[in-house]
Amino acid sequence: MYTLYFAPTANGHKILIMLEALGVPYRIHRINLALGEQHQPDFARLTPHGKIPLLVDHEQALNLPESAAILQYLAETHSRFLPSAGAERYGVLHWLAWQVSSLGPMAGQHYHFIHQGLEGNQYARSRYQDQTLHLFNTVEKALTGCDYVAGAYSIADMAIYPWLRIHGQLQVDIRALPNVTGYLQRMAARAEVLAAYAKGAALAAPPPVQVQAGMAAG
Ligand SMILES: N[C@@H](CCC(=O)N[C@@H](CS)C(=O)NCC(=O)O)C(=O)O
Repeated sequence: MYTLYFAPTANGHKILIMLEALGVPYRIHRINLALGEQHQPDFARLTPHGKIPLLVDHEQALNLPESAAILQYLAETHSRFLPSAGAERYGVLHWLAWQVSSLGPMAGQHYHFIHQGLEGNQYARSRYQDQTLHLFNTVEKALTGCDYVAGAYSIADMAIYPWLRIHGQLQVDIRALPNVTGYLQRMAARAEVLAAYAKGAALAAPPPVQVQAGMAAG
């Protein structure tokens, strides 16, 4: 049995996709980042970094943060979505490393400056925008003649797709990126992706307002 400490972000959805693809039993522990629950002592005990996702494997008494490590752990534990050796294995690991070292940080900072940053910082804004566009173009080239980034569908796709999916929020126009557009459609149609985003959306929804008899909801 696994517990996934989760928030409905790109990094959180990576692991939900994997758990759904594996079809293994798991619980979700929602961490409300807006309320600062990632800094609460109970969560800080599991990871000093204070970020989701984090996976607990109860049978192994293992607390594992960092999405790439979690994806690799689950892939190796269940022998799925990561070839066991050779060029195919390192093709997947290369794209997984690329996602967590390049696409995530650059697109993450770009998102921050668009949606959360203070006015100004034009150099930083342009820098992260250029880097994000370059990374989308990198995927565009990688997908020439193939359906998935490392050939066969793998944990690299589970890591990359959630970041490409938010192209609208990243203000990336994908109309000139036909391979990325096709990839987004292909990934979005997969059963585990549909299931993961349905669960994520349900957890993102605000709790129903409790209205007592005789009181108006304000
Ligand atoms: N390198 C980490 C990044 C994790 C990360 O940035 N998580 C964000 C949500 S997507 C978070 O927990 N942010 C809370 C905070 O920074 O306080 C991974 O790949 O798992």
